[in-house]
Amino acid sequence: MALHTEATRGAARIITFENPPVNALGIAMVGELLAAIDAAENDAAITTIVFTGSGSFFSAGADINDFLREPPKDAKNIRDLCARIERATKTYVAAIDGTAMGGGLELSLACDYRVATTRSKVGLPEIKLGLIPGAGGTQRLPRLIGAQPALEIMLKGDPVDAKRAKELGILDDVVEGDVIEAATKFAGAPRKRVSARQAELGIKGLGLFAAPFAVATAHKMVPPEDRGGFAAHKLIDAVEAALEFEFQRGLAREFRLFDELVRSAPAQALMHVFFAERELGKIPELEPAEPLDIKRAAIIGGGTMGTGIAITFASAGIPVTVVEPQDDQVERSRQTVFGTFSYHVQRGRMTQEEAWQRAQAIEFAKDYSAIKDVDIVVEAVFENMDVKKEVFTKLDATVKPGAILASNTSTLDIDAMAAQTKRPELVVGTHFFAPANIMKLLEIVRGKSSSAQTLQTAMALGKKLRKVSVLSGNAFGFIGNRMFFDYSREAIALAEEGVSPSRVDAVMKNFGMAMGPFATFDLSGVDVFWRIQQDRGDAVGKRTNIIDRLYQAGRYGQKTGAGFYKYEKGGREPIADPEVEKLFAEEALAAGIAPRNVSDEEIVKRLVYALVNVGADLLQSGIALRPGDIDIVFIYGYGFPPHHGGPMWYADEVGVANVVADIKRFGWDVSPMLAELAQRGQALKDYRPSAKELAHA
Ligand code: T1G
Repeated sequence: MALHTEATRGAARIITFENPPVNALGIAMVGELLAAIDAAENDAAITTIVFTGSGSFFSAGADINDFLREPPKDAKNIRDLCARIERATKTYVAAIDGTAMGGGLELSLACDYRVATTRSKVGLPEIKLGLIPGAGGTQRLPRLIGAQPALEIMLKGDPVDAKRAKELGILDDVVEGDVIEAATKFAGAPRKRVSARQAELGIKGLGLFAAPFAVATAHKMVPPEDRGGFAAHKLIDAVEAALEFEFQRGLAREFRLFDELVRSAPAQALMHVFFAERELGKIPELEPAEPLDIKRAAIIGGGTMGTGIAITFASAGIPVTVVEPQDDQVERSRQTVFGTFSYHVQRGRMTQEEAWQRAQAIEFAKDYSAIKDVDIVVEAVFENMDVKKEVFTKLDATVKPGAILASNTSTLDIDAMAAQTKRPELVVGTHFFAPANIMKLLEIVRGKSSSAQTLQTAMALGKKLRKVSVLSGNAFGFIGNRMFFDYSREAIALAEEGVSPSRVDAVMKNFGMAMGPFATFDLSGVDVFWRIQQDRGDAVGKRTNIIDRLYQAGRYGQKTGAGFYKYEKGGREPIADPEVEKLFAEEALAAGIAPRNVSDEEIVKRLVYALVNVGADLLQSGIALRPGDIDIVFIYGYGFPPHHGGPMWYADEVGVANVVADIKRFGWDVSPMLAELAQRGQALKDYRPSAKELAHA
């Protein structure tokens, strides 16, 4: 099956990419295009070659799969394609209708002219994969629009819409209608190679003399190499080459930097994350079912979570009613809604009109009669089973048959709530993360009776709410919180051995975590952990007395101005508190734990391997479907550094056998699945759930 088609309009040869879903320019595709170019170059009747893409993509760039395997000998890639166009004789035009990203945009930059439709977007997102543009983008874009604006686009990696791309000078023309027609207007026009231009700095009033200063400033503005900045610094080096060197020499520098990155651990980890995120919606063994159409929603409880969830629905254009009996709570919730949307207006993320409409999409009601016709209800009341059972009983009696009843519980048993209803097949967990309107992660919890249609509806809704949705089995703490408990408990064990909370947090931040475990405790609330320890002591393993003592002292964390840290009045900056270290020392003494010197390396290992060990159990028990799902949960829900790929990918990077050896050295029970993989010399990514495990999932 050919991956492109060819047509002729006058003296123009129209080459259309036909490689769904995103017209990726993989090795096979490049081979075809090189042949097509040769044919057009040798056709005397042809003066101009027009590239375009089928569907809503020009091209999403190189086939990322090609970077995860050894390419066949003599394989040609986008670089070769751009080099062929560079030395060609005829005029080349890119006719973009839809998305042109990465190598797709680089191909168009190698062309002489670029036209696009108004709906089009262009971008160089390679940095999100731990890469840099590797087919001339770092040399041609600075020449076309200036080094500074080019660097901004490549460092962010976000697409630019057609209007902005024209303003910047990336596009020669933007049209409403037939982009091919617009492109053929350039037929026979003189060649206009971008490579022939001199790259300017692109900063008003500053000439090339300021380049060294601009480059130095750029290096200061990106994270250090070992903290996720690996590709960013190389990108700046490549753009510096565009400013300093003639085109071919700059290109050689780009290629060298790209080749260094593509095999690097951060890039391999980030490409794993790319595909792991796209695997989430593929649920083995789940019958296909048409998702229900969610036109109207309701939230039970107008607290912090309920309000954040309501804002999320309204922001996705789904009208929502918040059922909240207490007037003061309704007032607080209204204020949060308006505050959130006006903040987005201030940041230019939406117009006043849009903010008004979204805020109007959130209504408040005192009782359930107002929500009997909604399509889904998300319960977000106090984390107590009796309270939740009562809510589900009332909902089942009030809301129309066929409506989905979901719970935002973060730990409790979905089946117990479903048992309160006559529609257990329509009950599911939708575990949002605080703040719900910001955090991208959504755990979809499958009850034993949840139907395929209910699950497909919840997954589709997650996409509509612009969330990253991960399916979890119904067990205590689901995936994220279940693993986070072991992680937190190991942090407390380290502090009992004399490692100060601030050092543990500093080491984990240096590893790349968005926040250390103790600061996270204080943000989510020591009282929340205490209550769960109260309700489910056995499920969270050995009781940690320090939590009891902090709770009894009213040290709930940021909300009470003190927890594992103390805080300035209303402040969020954690301040080390000797009082807490004294508490730890007393607990250690009582437990006969002697203080010891613990290296930074051991701190990272104990905390990350605590995640890996329980993660492996969740895979074996079918609570988590794939190691990649767990990685996505921790990257989007718990601030795990994406350039380490997530805890399970990190374990493979280190080597499962090494992880198991250390776990034994720490004196923990090794997860049977992990021990088995280590014995077989296999990696977690080789893990495939058995039929029994899938049946449990
Ligand atoms: N390579 C391979 N597969 C890709 C792909 C790509 N570049 N882009 C998407 N897919 C697959 C994806 O896995 C999914 O597969 C399906 O297409 C639909 O994707 C030399 C080095 C374009 C914005 O980084 O950001 O060029 O799950 O679900 O939500 O300098 O895909 O259906 O089997 O994401 O509409 C640079 C990556 C490559 C863009 C569309 N390009 N893609 O989003 O669909 S490196 C990128 C995206 C490069 C050169 C360099 C998004 C999208 P499946 P999807 P979507």
